[in-house]
Amino acid sequence: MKRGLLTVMALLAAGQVFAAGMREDRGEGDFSVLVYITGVVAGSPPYELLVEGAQEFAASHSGVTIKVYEAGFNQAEWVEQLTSLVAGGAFDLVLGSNPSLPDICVNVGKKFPGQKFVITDAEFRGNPQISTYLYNQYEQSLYLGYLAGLVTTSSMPHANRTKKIGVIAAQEYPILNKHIVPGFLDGARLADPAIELDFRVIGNWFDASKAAELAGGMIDAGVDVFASIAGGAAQGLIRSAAGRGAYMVWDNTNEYRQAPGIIVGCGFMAQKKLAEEILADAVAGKISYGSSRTVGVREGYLDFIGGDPDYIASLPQDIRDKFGAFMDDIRAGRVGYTVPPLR
Ligand code: RBF
Repeated sequence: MKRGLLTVMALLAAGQVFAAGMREDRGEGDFSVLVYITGVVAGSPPYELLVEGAQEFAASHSGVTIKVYEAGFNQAEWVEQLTSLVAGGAFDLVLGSNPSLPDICVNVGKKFPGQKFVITDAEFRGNPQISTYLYNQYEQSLYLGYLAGLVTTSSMPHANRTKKIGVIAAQEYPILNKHIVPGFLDGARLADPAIELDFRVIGNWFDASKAAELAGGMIDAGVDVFASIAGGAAQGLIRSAAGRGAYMVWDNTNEYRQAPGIIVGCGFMAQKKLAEEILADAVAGKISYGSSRTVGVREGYLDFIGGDPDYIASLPQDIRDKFGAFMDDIRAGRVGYTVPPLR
């Protein structure tokens, strides 16, 4: 405990010293960004897109520099890591994408009142150092769930007679429990109200063998269409689904080519565009701190990738027609639903 306190005090002192020094080192118009990755980049589409967006912005805007830091999978270390990274005052902005980051930024921000944070994939209001953007993942899950419902009740080769779909998650957290999982089941039940959900948790974001084992058990129990929120561990689910013969829908990115005919639907998340817009606003001093904005299909930040040849080859015409009409309704705001509160 005492050592922890001393560390924090040392960091605080260093923060003041470096803050003055490094700010002077930067040129007038320079803008320095820390992209803080809560995990590792590879295998996690939201992080890959965030980094790509930030790097492309920096490449096309002189004076903007990006440092990417991968914090790894030990969540207990994230506060301390972020504290020591911002202690030098080197960054005009910390950019991250994780629902657990705002609480961490509140803690870190208390010690460094000048530090600003913009976090996507999170909802947090009322702190003048923090701005958040929440993807409407209830909505993405609703349409991916509707597609899963059409597939599980179909006569496609891997579809069985049981009306059962599955979600494999790395860990539980409010956006998962209140938006992603309920949205998936609600969407499926728009296709057939008798559909049931089998939900299982891996326990971390990297154990692909555990994901494969869970998937096997779920297939034995009658699941024939899966969704997963599992980062790199989802590779194990793909292996099981391809090996045993089951379908998958995929959130956020185009992954059809990873398992053509198995991954039958992919959502789209405009995280790269959002990262670039955030940095443009940040450089221009136009971020509205203290507030949160929710972005979904109608705002242009979520959608479905329906033009890919692997999508067209994966599903019979009648399912694609039904699903296409549903997506048109979603885009036009004709599907009524209420996004459940997160807190
Ligand atoms: N998503 C990933 O793709 N990879 C990760 O490593 C990852 N780590 C997470 C850690 C925590 C503590 C939480 C709350 C979420 C994490 N997510 C991760 C989920 C991510 O924020 C997002 O909800 C999903 O990727 C679905 O868009």
